[in-house]
Amino acid sequence: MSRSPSSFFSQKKTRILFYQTGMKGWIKVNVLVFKTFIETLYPVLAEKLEWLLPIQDAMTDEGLIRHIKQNNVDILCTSHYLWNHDFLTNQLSRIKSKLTLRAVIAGGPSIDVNNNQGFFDQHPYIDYAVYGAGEQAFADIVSHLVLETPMIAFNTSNCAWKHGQTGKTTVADYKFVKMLETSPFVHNAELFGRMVENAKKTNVTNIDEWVPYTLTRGCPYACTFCDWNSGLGNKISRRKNTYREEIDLFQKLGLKNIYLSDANVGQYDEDVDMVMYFAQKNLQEDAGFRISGNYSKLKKENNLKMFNIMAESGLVQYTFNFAVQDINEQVLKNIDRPDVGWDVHVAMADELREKHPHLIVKTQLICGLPGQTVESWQETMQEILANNMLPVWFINEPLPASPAMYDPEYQKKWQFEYDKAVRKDFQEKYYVGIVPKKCISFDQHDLTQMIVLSGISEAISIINLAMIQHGGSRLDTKFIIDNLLLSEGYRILCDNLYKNWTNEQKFYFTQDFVGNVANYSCEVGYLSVSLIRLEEFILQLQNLVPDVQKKQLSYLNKEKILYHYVMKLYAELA
Ligand code: B12
Ligand SMILES: C[S@@+](CC[C@H](N)C(=O)[O-])C[C@H]1O[C@@H](n2cnc3c(N)ncnc32)[C@H](O)[C@@H]1O
Ligand code: SF4
Repeated sequence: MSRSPSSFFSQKKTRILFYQTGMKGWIKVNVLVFKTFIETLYPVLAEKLEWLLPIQDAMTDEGLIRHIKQNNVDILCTSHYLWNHDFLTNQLSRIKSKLTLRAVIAGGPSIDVNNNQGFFDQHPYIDYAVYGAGEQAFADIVSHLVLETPMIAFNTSNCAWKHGQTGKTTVADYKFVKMLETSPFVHNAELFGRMVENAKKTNVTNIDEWVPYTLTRGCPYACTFCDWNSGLGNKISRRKNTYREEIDLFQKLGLKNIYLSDANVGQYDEDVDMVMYFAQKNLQEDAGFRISGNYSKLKKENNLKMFNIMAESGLVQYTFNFAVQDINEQVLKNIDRPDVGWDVHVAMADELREKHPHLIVKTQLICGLPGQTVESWQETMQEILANNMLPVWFINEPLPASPAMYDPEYQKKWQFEYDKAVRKDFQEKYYVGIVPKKCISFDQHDLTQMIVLSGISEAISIINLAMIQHGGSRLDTKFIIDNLLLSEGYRILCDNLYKNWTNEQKFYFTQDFVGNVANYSCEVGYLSVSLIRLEEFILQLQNLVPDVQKKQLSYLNKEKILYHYVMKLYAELA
């Protein structure tokens, strides 16, 4: 049963709870952004609100209901991303009628109310849906609920609601929301401190907590697979001059892992200063910061400066991140990707390797893009391995707010078909995901081959890098992979994934390279680790290398050096 606005109005403080599930060990910072916005711009409203410690991990229905009741929550706020949208909406549909909430407000990149007329019929348990950047919409909705200001489409933006009496849905227009000048971290030092403390207490991973750290909102580009800024244009805005205080605060709270969450770190010169400040903390105060992120597509001179600073101060310990998606020029054109050209990436990698031989370059790639074929993908993998880089590949995720999904021209041109299938995520949890089934350049069969090829190339790349790092010579990666593609193991893996997918809608492996029963994700890392840990795979590999390498390989394997090396590399893959 909902409480009426007037009885609500008389209450002293309205209690707001954010519920945001995602990767374990990650601090979910959204609440800080909304609290800062309201407290900075709407002081009267702010006086009437109480912000509860947000929930940062999935809860059971019973646990969540109990928590909401015990804390007298008035407004429940959920953040929807592709990894939790199904979970959250299913849970809300089960529990909403058991709660006496004033409202459920849902936001996040997976809220598509602006493009989906049936949104409230599909999700009747959501009272207000916010699309795109949510600060202004959130302030308007909460003001309506608490101060009884009217909700009028004309006076608000980026949100939608259904009228209680008429049942009519109103969708307010989109407006770009600028990044506030005020730091959400520093402004909320106390709440943020409690969130960090709570995250540390409940972190079940063996890695220190990660915090996403954004200074710039939006991206000037529009790569077709991407929904940055929820596909709502390419304006950007930035908070300036706050990084010193923020980094001081991270250090004070004992945060070590910082994920630079801008689309293009290095686009602004201030980014270099920010990285330098992190570095000084490590070098002068032994702060132990580690950073990861996505760097500028075109300002490579800034990237080089940052990478050098990062390597010299331990901000990265094993890897540099180059996001390229593919190196094939035609594929890059097909996805509207800005790029400086593969040669420039190779030259940068060579320069970095010379200065920091203990570090390797990993290349982020997407498998299943338009124009890719088994042959082109094999060439891409080969070229990356030939340059002693590690391929880090993702399976193309069709994001509803990306040009690939909303642009009819793109659909027509590339003729993508998609399929729902059960997948296993990075933390090996099952979920129902959508995968590209075919497009003009590949079919379902090809995609399974491309995935197996990626996993094998990744394994060989890691072994090659481990050999080099341990004083050996580089493997003939092309010769080895060409041979492995003719092996029985390759056929077993391709057949296994293809059959699981087409017969049972299971998009993961249930057999290993030699046909033993197994169960593991087909996301990056899982197949390669399974191969590297398999004695028979290492033995096959030994037959493909000269004697001197055979010996070294056998040593690295026996002493578990290979395995530890992989684990170190993946610990830094955020
Ligand atoms: C941190 C991060 C991660 C982390 C942690 C993820 C996690 N599971 O917890 C890591 C690095 C692990 C990661 C991985 C992935 N990520 Co990621 N990630 C981010 C990143 C960089 C920052 C998110 C963040 O904290 N932002 C800060 C908050 C304040 O901003 P916001 O999320 O945009 O929220 C605003 C609005 O959405 C809205 N809003 C959000 N919640 C709510 C709630 C309410 C009530 C309201 C009113 C409004 C509202 O208002 C906010 C303020 O304006 C974003 C990009 C970005 N800069 O946002 C991508 C992003 C979220 N990731 C994305 C993707 C695709 C992935 C991967 C699938 C990539 C891949 N191919 O593997 C994986 C999936 C991992 C998994 N299975 O969990 C997409 C999500 C698309 C989608 N529809 O959900 C994004 C948007 C980037 C992109 N376009 O590529 N990611
Ligand atoms: C958070 S995104 C960063 C995007 C970054 N601005 C860039 O241009 O590379 C990190 C990586 O996720 C992968 N990724 C992004 N969108 C994806 C999608 N729709 N499907 C699969 N992988 C995706 C890309 O490899 C990307 O480099
Ligand atoms: S992939 Fe990166 S560069 Fe391309 S639109 Fe998305 S955020 Fe921008």
